[in-house]
Amino acid sequence: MALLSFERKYRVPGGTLVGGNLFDFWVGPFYVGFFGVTTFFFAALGTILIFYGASQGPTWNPWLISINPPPIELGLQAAPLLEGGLWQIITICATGAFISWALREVEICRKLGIGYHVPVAFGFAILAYVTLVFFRPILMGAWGYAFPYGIFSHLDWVSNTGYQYGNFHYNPAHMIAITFFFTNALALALHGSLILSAANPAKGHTMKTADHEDTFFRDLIGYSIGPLGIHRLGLLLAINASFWSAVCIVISGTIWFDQWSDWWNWWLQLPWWANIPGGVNG
Ligand code: UQ2
Repeated sequence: MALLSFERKYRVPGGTLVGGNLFDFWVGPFYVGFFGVTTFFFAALGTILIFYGASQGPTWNPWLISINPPPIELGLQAAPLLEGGLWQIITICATGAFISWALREVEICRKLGIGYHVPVAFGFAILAYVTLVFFRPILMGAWGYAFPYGIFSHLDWVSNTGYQYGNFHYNPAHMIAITFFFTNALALALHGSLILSAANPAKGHTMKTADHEDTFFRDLIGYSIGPLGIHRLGLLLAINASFWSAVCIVISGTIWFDQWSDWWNWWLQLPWWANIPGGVNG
C-alpha cells in the first residue's frame, strides 16, 4: 500500500477541539484543523517580522542578524517596534505557533485514538522556551532579561548569563539537566544501535527479532529493560532534560543571585562541622 493510500485509511473525521468540521480537512499530506490555521498564521507573521527587523538592522549576515528584546530600563512595558517591540510581537507569535502546534498534535491524537504522549513531550520543550522569554523575565521585572533572536547573539546571551552567576556548571539544576541530556544520548545510542543491529543483519541473513534484542542485553549485563521500557525510559530522560533546564535558568536571578559555586556552602555549614574552631568557618 502506497503511503498516501495507507494514510487515507486513517483520515477519519472528528476529534477536533475547536472549529468542529470547519477546518477538519487535509492539504496534501498535512492535517489542517483550527490549530493548523493558527500555527500557519503565527509562524508566517513571526517570520515576516523577523525579516522586517533584519531589514531595519545593520547587517544581512545570517550569523549576525539579531532581533533584541527591549532594554532592561523599559521593565515589563510594551516597547516601540524597533526598540524591542518587534521582539515582543515575535515572541507572542512564536509562543502562539508552538502552542497551536501542540494542540494540532492533540487533535491528530484524538482522531487516531492514540495517547497524548507526543504533545505532552513537546509541551516540555514549550515550557523551557516560555520559561526563558516569559516566566523568568516577568519574575525579574523586565523583558530585557530574555534572550535575543539571533544565531551569535543568543550564544553570547547564554555565555554572559552563565558567567553572571560565576560558572553555571556549579548550578545544581544545571548539573541534573546535563545528566539527563547525557543519559538520554546514551539510551538513544544503545537503542538505535540495538534496533539497527537486529533489523540490518549481514547480507543474506534474515532480520532478527525483539527476542534477540532482549537476549543481547541479558547476556551482556543480566538485564533487558524491554522494547516498551526503553521508550518509556527515553521519554522520561528527554522530558526531564527540558524540565531541569527550565528549573536551572528560572532559579538564576529570582531565588539565587550570587555565584553558583557559593550555593555549595550549605555543605560547609552543616551543623556537625560548622563551628569547629580553626575550621573553614573560622
Ligand atoms: C533493551 C531493550 C531495547 C533497547 C535497549 C535495551 C529489548 C529494543 C537499549 C537496553 C537498555 C537498558 C538495559 C537500560 C539502560 C539504562 C540507562 C539508564 C541508559 O533492553 O529491550 O529495546 O533498545
